[in-house]
Amino acid sequence: MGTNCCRRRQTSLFYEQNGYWIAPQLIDEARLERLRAHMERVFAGQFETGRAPFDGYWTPEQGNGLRKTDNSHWADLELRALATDPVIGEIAALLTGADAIRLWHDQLLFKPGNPDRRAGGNVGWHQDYAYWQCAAEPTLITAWVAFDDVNPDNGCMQVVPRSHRWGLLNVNDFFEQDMEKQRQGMDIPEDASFEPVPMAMKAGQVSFHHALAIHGSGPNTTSRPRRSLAVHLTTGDTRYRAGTRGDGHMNVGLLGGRDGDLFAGEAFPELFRRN
Ligand SMILES: O=C(O)CCC(=O)C(=O)O
Repeated sequence: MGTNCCRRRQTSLFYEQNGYWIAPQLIDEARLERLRAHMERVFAGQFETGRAPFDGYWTPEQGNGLRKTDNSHWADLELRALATDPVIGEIAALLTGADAIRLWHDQLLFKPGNPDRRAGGNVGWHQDYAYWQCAAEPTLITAWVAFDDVNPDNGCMQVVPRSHRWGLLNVNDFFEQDMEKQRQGMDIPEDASFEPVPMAMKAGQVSFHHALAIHGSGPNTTSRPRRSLAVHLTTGDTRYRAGTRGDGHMNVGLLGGRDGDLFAGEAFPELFRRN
């Protein structure tokens, strides 16, 4: 019990200081197999709930680039169970210190193998909060679930430790392919250093990152796909702030809310609540 408590404290301290944390394997191989199969079904347009996900950021012309489908939990029950997994919610609560955790949205991510590097497939340096300023504070956290082993060869995510303390920066573009140009133009604080670390993981492991942590990913130079679900979460006290660029986010409409309303209700299912 004492050891467990000490481990929990070390985990939340690491997250507080670095803005990310990598969990051990949470998803076993049998569940991973189901998740990969359900991912394929969603991409093939088979929606077991009868409701389509949001596919507004992807067209087949993007070819070898990253395929990103938002809100797969609208379409598929296996993916929904993962996006609302209480274990992921409990870890997110531990890391953020929140009493409750809700789903904001999910992103099903497929980075095809691209050994000849003909097409991009990079995810440009960004902070998630740049897109989520419809939340009054950056009280959001992402759980990124690896469906395959990930490492620098297949374009695993890279995160910049401690960058969650730098505030919102000037360079934030998920779709930018020239990450070096982005880095050169980044207004990082004078006393800080930009030293990304690869979030290499085994399939079934889950990484967590703060909404202000700078992250991105390089190309998948292998011949196999890199598959994952990014589960974007809010703390239970996260409120809507009207009038920002975040109003363009597809989930803001679901709240149907007024400035100051809690991001809560059916569209934002609760993963975890502390008793
Ligand atoms: O999968 C990637 O490479 C990037 C995902 C991402 O930006 C996120 O989960 O916040």
